[in-house]
Amino acid sequence: MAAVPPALLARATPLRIGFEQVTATKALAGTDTLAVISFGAADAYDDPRHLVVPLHTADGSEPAQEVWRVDGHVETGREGDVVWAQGGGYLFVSVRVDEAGHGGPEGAAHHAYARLLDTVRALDYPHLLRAWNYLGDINLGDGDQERYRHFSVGRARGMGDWPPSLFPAATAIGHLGPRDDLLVYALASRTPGTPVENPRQVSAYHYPRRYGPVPPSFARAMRLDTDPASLLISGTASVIGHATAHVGNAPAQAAETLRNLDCLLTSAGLGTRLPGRDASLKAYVRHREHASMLRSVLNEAGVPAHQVLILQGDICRSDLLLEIDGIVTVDTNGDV
Ligand code: 3EB
Repeated sequence: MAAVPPALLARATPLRIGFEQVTATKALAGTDTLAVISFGAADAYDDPRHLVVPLHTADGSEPAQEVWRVDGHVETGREGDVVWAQGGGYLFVSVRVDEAGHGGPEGAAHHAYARLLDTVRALDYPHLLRAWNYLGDINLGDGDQERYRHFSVGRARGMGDWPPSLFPAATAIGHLGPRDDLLVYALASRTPGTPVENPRQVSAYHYPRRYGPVPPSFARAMRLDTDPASLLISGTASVIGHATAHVGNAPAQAAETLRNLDCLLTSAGLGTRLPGRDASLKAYVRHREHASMLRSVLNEAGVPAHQVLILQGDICRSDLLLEIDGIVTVDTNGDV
């Protein structure tokens, strides 16, 4: 049988994620709005598309809303502790788990991921593109007793036999809300994305034993071959190989993180430099006093301030002082 010419294969419609200086109410008014992520102490609306992440801006400023829009009409639903919105070929799904009801972060993460995967399968969005994980006191506990490592073991159990080569891009950050609140949300789709690894780094799912009983279940980035194309970038930090580089030196960690972001774009085939791109980035700083340094490093590199939301949060590896994630959109004139 003749192969189908690539041009005839259905291409997914684009997902547009960006920061908007509007109220959550206004952002939710759009029938093409798949999700609105608010940060800080915002009120949560009783709408499956709205999520409040309990992280504050590092400089105390009022955060913009992160708004996800799709081509198409969005419908919502809920079942138990899972809520979702679907439209344009994409699914936004979130689950909030009280750790106390699941014996701690491991049981809670297992439950959260099992529910998420049940939902993406039941609603027929089998391609898990991106996951965000926020838990309290992420670095509490020594060695393998660290809460992040417990979370990571539970996530791996919840992912079951999902092949590592198809793991979603991800973020795992410590929030400053009640410790027992585990918040996991994800993006899934009807069309597959392409996982992207960073040649400067060991794939997280191949991390050696010293970082925990199981390696973390995530890809460094996920490319969406839409027009324009997008790269969903995992939490990216000052990691070379599998080791933390520049322990104790926040400016050097910032510069190394930018090199890793450039390298991911290259590896994805979407250009060689982050500056000059259409991007929406979240930068997490462990210590708020590093926020202005990070802002200057980004500014000097040519990343405009309106593209970055700087939040205070704990990074999952205790010697990492900062991390950056987000989405970069590249106009490829249809040829990627
Ligand atoms: C690193 O590069 C930093 O466990 O989901 C970054 C992004 C990190 C996601 C996760 C962990 C996770 O190893 C840690």
